[in-house]
Amino acid sequence: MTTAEQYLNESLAAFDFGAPAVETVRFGEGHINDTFAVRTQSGKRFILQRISPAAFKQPGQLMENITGVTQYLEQIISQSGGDPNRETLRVLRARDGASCFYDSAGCCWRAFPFIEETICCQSADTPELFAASGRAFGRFQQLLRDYPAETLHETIPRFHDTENRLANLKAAVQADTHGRAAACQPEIDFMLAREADCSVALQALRDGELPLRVTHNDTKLNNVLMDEKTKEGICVIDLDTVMPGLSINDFGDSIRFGANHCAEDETDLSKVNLDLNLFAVYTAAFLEGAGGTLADAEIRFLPWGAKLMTLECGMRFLTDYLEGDVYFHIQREHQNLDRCRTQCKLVSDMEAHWAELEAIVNQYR
Ligand code: ADP
Ligand code: GN1
Ligand code: MG
Repeated sequence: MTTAEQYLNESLAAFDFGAPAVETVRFGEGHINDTFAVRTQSGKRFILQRISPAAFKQPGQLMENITGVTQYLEQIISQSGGDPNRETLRVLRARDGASCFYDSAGCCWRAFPFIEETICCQSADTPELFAASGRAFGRFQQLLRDYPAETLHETIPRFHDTENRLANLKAAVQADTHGRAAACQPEIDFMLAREADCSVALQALRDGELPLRVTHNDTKLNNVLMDEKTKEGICVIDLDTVMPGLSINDFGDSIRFGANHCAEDETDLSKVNLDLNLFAVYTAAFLEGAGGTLADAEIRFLPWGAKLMTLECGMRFLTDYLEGDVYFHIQREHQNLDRCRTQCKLVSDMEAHWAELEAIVNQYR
């Protein structure tokens, strides 16, 4: 596997930043892409990213999606009196006019103007910040409610197909290529015991109870930028997985990541607890942002979105651990197993408080 740094100069040369680049540093805490912040001589900053070849097999299709969605957002944000320079990502064209650049190893790079005077949070330090992210993700869904879903490519096939995620886990356990399965039997058993759960949302979709919408599919708190001063969520970023999906998954992935007080890889599981107040705060904010977009059944299934996104993410971390950490970036050994364990703990907590979660969402029906 090549490192992104080896191809940084090539890709820097491929984009016109308006002035020479004077500083390029690794940036952010995403688990997937290689992200750099570029500062130019005139003081302007840009985000330059190598799209993860492990995650995205068709980066050209992904960039078609992002170009289409960001141009659409630009238009409706302008029409409603907003500021498209701050409220949506904008793709910076390469010197040859393309939306991205392929380096000599065949990897795809793209650039965006850096959205300044914003903060990006790794944990919900206050309920107000978490609510702000909820309004932003809810609004994102509302803004895209009429976007032609049929024009979107599936950038990661079966991304939130939880049944398939479990099948992938079973295959990884069977293959056990790194001899790690024996050491994570409790986590494997935890997932296997919830096989029936994996079908709940998919079955509701097949039955026509839940609609397919244009969704973000990766609604972590650090995928929304907040205004530095007002602390309001202003721009939803990381649009790589915008695809047809379920609204409850956008809700659920935010809960998974943000409705607790510890890092995703916390090793002291006694600290990992679902915060019911944060769940309630996010529910109110997400529905406010969505502004009536969601149908009654979608609201009813919100607790399932939270549980399934957490269970599924735990399965994905565990699968990657068993396969030798090839998908999610890691900074230390066993980090993916630690991440899996926090997800199991959160799922257990959700199960223990299920009636309360239902009562919270039922207030909005
Ligand atoms: P990944 O898929 O690896 O999570 P992201 O697209 O989320 O990649 O980018 C990683 C981080 O880079 C974000 O969490 C955020 O901190 C920062 N970032 C991305 N785009 C911008 C932007 N246009 N302006 C400012 N910061 C950004
Ligand atoms: C990845 O790209 P990032 O870091 O925002 C992953 C999500 C996981 C998340 C777990 C494309 O999100 O699906 O939920 O890590 N993104 C992709 O932290 O796989
Ligand atoms: Mg991200």
